Amino acid sequence: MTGKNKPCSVNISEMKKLPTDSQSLAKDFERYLTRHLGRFVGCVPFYLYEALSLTLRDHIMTDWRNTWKYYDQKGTRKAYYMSLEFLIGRSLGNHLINLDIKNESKEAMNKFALDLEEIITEEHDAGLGNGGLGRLAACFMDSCATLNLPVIGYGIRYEYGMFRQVINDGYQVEEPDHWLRDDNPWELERPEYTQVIKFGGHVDTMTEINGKTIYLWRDTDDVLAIPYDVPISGYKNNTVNTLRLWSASATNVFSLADFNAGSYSDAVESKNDAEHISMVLYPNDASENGKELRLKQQYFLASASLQDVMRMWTLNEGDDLCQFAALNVFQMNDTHPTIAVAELMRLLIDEKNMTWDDAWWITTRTMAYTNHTLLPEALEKWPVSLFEKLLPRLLQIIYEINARFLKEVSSKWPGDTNRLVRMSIIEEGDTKNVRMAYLAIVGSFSVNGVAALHSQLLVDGLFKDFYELWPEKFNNKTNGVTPRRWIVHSNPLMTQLISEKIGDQWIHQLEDIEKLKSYASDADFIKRWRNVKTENKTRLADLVKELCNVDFDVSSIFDVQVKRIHEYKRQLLNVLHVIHLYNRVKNNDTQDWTNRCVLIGGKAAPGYRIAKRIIKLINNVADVINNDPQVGDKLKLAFIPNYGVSKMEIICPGTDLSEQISTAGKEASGTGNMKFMMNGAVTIGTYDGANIEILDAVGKENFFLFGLKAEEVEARRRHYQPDKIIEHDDDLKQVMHLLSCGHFNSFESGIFDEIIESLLSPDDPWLTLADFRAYVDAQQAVALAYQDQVAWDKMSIMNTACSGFFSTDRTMQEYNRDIWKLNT
Ligand code: 26Q
Repeated sequence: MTGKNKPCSVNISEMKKLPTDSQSLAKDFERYLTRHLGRFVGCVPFYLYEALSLTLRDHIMTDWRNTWKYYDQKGTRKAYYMSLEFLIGRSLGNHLINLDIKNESKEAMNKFALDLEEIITEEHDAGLGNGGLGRLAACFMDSCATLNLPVIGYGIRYEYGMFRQVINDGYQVEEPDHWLRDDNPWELERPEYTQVIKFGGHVDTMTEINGKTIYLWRDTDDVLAIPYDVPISGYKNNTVNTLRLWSASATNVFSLADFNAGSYSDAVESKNDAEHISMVLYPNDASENGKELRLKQQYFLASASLQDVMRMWTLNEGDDLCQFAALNVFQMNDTHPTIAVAELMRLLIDEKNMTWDDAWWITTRTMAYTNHTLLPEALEKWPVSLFEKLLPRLLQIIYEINARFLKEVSSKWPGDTNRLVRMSIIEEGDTKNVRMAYLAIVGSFSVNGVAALHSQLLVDGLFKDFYELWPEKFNNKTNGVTPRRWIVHSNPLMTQLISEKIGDQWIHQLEDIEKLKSYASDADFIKRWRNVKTENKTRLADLVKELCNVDFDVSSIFDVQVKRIHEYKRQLLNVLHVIHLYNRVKNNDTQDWTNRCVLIGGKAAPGYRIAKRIIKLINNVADVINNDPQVGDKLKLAFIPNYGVSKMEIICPGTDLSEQISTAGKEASGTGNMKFMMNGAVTIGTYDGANIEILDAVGKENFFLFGLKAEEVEARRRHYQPDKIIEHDDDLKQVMHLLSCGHFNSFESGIFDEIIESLLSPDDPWLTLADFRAYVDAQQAVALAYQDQVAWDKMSIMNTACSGFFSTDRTMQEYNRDIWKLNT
């Protein structure tokens, strides 16, 4: 690998490496457990996890310090990944792999008769994200460290992460996730780098003697941003990058004035207000418009991070900012942190005394924006009135950016007022809004989508006007996932088998996994591949038994759909198919039957009524099917509660069939699809998002494609008649009958009416019934294919072998080649 060991090659006051033999690890572990934590081996197991993590942390510290020293050298260009979400999951297991001391640690634990794997599962998931976008940020961090890229992640240290989902009588109930209640050994508080963030107040304008106007943002309510650093280790390369998470704190313990005036509760309240900013992650994976606290979070992150970069700049490079754009680049993860465009302008103009033109030159050469959605309703907008109240100086700057931008538009298209209205950063109307995506596009030099189709649809649709103005800004960066977590950590048996055949270079060079293709017809290899799959299915079946009390038989096909619950992802289509299979059993229509275990999991946004009702439907259908003796092992359905990163680590290795069935043109990319593929699952999917690239890579003989294409979906909308579809499809008629006659809700009359209505509506945006026949037919092809076990196993091997493109190492190399241009 290029640049391997680079950070350590710098001659600084080197911290000495600690010994990593099992004896030394055991000694350190025991010391942490007894002398630091005051516990002993028979204690609550969380402390065993903590003691081992502290032991490991000592090793990480050496490399972490060295990496910082290297990045702090004058002239080092750096990228900053700004994201409201980093869905990291657990860290211990991952660091053990990256530091290459898993075997030694296992041995060390054995000396105390402790099981390493059990200790690893004691860690709370860091659930600081909703789903795909947040997990992508975590995979990116892993790959950047592995590639020795100087990339710093900036995020928020939410006190409460993604809610814990409990299923109560089939309904989702949300419980708070207080993940920081016990110690977190993976963070290092850095109060010395605290930043002050302003809110509210007003702007005074003054003209200096030289005629220059200056803007004074005054009488603000300030909040402190305290950074907590999380180490991100690279794979066996001594690099440790940093994820810096900001925590909000009141400027004073509480206001003495209020306190002395006898208003104790007011004083405590304002302290609370400040600390609420980093209290909780918003659990919506589509924008929740207008919430003041969310806008505060966004500005809090943007301002703290940019000020921190300025601080480091002054420290490493001095006061002159003329090289700033040459040495810094900010990647904004969706529109969530894009207030950074205006904030950088503010810092450069108001704090660094720069002219507008110089500041704009820097801003538009350092900002880059990634879009993650095609749903127009999910594009972020904020009321101008809210900006006026919370961020008055930033609103002024946004107005000025917009005025200059619209001038450029009208000089290119004179007289085209419609275009001006369409493209304006400010949406006019009863309530004026700031369109964050437009601010991001105008302020950035790069705008990218996350899969080939998605990037194409962006320039053809959502951002067409902007593409006509600046075609050179737009590009595609197809997502990926990190093979360290999603193969090596999650699937040790498969890792072992692959490495035995092709060596272990594939772990940081996933293109190499292609070499597996030559084993796809090797009878002995196929047998061993099958055995590994069966072991992984057993592990998954045990989890399903434990959490759902449903028996999954490993000889059945394991058919899995796990992701956020959303209408466009069409969990409903999956349920309709399950009901169809159930109906076939009841009708004794079971020749050529393949036993099937269907697993569905995912969280619904707490305010998303239909999504929550879909969860209830899945659970009710599961109850009927699983308790019908006539069905037996032919068909099982389970809803796995509280789906998240750690669950996926067990789910994806044990899956045969990966469900990727979104309405074409709606799923920007998908990344679960890639995790399943890497672990040898075969996909049943629509022509959508990265499914298309998966299909290209693996070939149509190893993929079950069905359904309308994106352009067909749009054409179909105009004459979509679900009632006609039902009329002409006997299977669907029977499924709809079972649904509407109350077969799955005998004592809960009417609870699925809204779902049924949405399916029957000619305006159903997701065209679920339009794809029903194609889906059922594709599922029948799957069932038949699964009966030829060897042929299926070949497909499985081919899926893993063709997954090389979907490593985030490749994705990060592309970001670096086209956008960041960091030295490697
Ligand atoms: C915005 C404003 C207020 C509150 C919440 C939000 C918000 C939060 C999270 C909006 C969107 C999200 C998350 C979106 C997301 O996860 N998108 C997914 O991103 C993946 C990575 O690119 C893609 O693979 C998925 O296709 C896409 O749905």
